[in-house]
Amino acid sequence: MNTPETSGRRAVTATELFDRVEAILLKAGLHPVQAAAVTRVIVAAEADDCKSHGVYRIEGVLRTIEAGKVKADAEPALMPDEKPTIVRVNANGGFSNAAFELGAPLLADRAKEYGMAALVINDCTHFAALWPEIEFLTALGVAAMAMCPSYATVAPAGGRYPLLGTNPFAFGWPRKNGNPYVFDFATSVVARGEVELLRRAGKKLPDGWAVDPDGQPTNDPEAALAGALLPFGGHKGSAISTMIELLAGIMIGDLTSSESLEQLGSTTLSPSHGELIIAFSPEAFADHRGRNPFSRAEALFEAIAGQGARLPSERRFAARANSEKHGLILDDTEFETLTRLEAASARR
Ligand code: NDP
Ligand code: PYC
Repeated sequence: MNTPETSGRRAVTATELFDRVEAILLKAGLHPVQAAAVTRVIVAAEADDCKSHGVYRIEGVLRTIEAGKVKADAEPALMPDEKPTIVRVNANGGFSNAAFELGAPLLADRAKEYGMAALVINDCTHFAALWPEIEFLTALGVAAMAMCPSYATVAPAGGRYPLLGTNPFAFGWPRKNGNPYVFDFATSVVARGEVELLRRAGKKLPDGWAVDPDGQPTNDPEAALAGALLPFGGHKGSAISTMIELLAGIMIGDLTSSESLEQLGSTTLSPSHGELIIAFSPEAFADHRGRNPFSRAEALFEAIAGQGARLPSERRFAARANSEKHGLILDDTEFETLTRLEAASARR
């Protein structure tokens, strides 16, 4: 694993990185509630070595603010309670992260009270990984899933042109001891951010990730970004991605990925749409069956690991432990990005 100060890499503390990123976002005019929430997910991504949603995303956030495609001064608002199991937060055109932080504690309370509940976030701009949200909820003792559309950059299985988003889907199960069980993935073969990082590194894409603007298979990241990514698992990923368009777009009265791209007019800015998070109380579901859902889940996880398979998020948790010990490791490009953005903020 990385160690601090090895060639091309530098260690920063989480607090230092938080302060530096937050200062850049505040200087760009982001409301303090939004700046803090956005910074938390960027720092968490760096701590967990999820580079496609870490420091690399700051410039996209700034571009989106400068283009006026996110309401920088917005504060999220809890909407009136029409149904107790549907918590609604309107992000009021701001980033999704502060809206999630506002609604999530109530979501967990309602899930514990009623067995399950949903958090609907409307009118948000979204760029982040979903696992920080899932881990927030598992820490409160509920199982949870989260999903959202994105903008149209993925061709449906059997199709050739962008229609679906990279539509992330995440799930978490709370564990009494240790880290929760969490997975979080794009429903495309990979997140678009990964393709962008490969483009910057001058590397080729593996076969089967993408098609070019003519719908022909490509290994060139540039052509893939201009064309379309493919869904993971062929028709299966395509169907899950379509489900996300339906539930977290159409059902919650918000934008689909193609509507979002049409409204945004660019894939270089963060897209606007909604998000759906559903939380479950395992105890409430298992209650009348007299079987402990947590000990049974542990047996399942042990059986998976017993075959030599790793649980999802284990890489992240190992990276987090490393960051806690040695600091968060930024490469030269990330360090230069931070310094350059700070200098630009100072000139504002
Ligand atoms: P990956 O394919 O890298 O990882 C997906 C999940 O699978 C992770 O939970 C990962 O855990 C786990 N995993 C990976 N390899 C294995 C393995 N060998 N065995 C068991 N589990 C494994 O992620 P993606 O590229 O699909 O997505 C990256 C991020 O992008 C996500 O956080 C997602 O939320 C975000 N995203 C956000 C979008 C948005 O619109 N906001 C759009 C699309 C994606 P681990 O991390 O430990 O490797
Ligand atoms: O990495 O695919 C992605 C992505 C799109 C929007 C935010 N992340």
